[in-house]
Amino acid sequence: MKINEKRLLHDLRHLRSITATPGRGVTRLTYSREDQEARNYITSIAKAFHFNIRVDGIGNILIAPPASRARVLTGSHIDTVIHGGWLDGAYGVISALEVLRTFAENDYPHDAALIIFAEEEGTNFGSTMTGSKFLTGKYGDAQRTTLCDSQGRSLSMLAQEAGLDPAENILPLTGAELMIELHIEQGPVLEENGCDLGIVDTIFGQTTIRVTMEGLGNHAGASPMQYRKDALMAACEGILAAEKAVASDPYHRAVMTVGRINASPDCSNVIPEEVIFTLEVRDSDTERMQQYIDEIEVLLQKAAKHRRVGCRIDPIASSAAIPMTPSVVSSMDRLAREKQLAYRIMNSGAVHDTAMMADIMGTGMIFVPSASGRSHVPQEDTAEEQLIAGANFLLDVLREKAGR
Ligand code: HGY
Ligand code: MN
Ligand code: MN
Repeated sequence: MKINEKRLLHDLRHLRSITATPGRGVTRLTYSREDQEARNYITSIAKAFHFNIRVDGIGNILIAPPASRARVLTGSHIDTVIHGGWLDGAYGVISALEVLRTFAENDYPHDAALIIFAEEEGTNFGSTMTGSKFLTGKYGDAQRTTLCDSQGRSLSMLAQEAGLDPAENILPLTGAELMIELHIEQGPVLEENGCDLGIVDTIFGQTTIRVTMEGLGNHAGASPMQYRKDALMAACEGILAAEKAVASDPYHRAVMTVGRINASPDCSNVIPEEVIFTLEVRDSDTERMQQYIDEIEVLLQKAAKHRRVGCRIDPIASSAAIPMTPSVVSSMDRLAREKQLAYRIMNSGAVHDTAMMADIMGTGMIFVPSASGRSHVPQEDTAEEQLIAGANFLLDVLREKAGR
């Protein structure tokens, strides 16, 4: 049994066209018009196959064929970063949908179901894996209002405006024993090693903080350098010190990123009064990740003191490094070997909803290569034959794990 290659590529290409930034990558934020259009596209396919569909108040979706007991979940997310790629998340969702359609067309009895997690990227609220954190009780009713976007709009507000019913309880996952997610690697390892497939053994931990440097706004021309309390220079000094600390990781594994920074009043002739930026650290060792965060907080305060500005650090989100279920890793290892695929066992530097599911069920992740190791950019791409091979491997894994 093989997936329908043309249909897989067609649906992936169609999802790529649903973007707020045509010609400049895929931008599809949860609860946006584009998100609703993508949801409608997927659920219309599910309805045509008479699959059952459930949507919770956060926007997580469960799609199951009538006879399936949804014992094995497979899927990913359809939201993206800003000017992101066409495959991050969408590939795992469309491939899972394609496998369910292929099973249905072959009258193949199984207990698999497609799950689509809401707000995986955290583009709205800064917190990644939000839908799966609600599904697994890591987030509760409080976060429906405490999670707010840069315009102060809460998750609850945005979800309701998108037509979701807040009273809809979080999807029931009773009976679900295993989560298998197919995803692009988003890094260079598979391509550099000539592999077509990756089997993930650990998903990195991720800790994100928000840093506010408070200096003294002043005139850019009339303020002598020695009198300045420049919030932006303090941020630069602290960020470079943080980068130096993490880049010297003896294991060459930890990573840190400042992806968002805002200076106010954001005028070219005013010394910034306040600078706010996010800083995240990731590692496959949770303890070492926390040690880096602790070290960085000291470095940021030191830079602030040296620049005579205030420094406030607020936690945004944190998730531990999560090992995939060893028996799932070894069974996929065996399957890939039997099928003589070019594959390797590897870490995931990217975080995924599957990591959040790991404390309530078995977990496994499958990667396909990312061209030039790039992702979260419009250039994100994967060769068609690798996309097809990955979806067929997912079908084989689901036959083994969910077949009756
Ligand atoms: O940031 C990540 O690792 C994921 O793409 N949300
Ligand atoms: Mn993703
Ligand atoms: Mn992503």
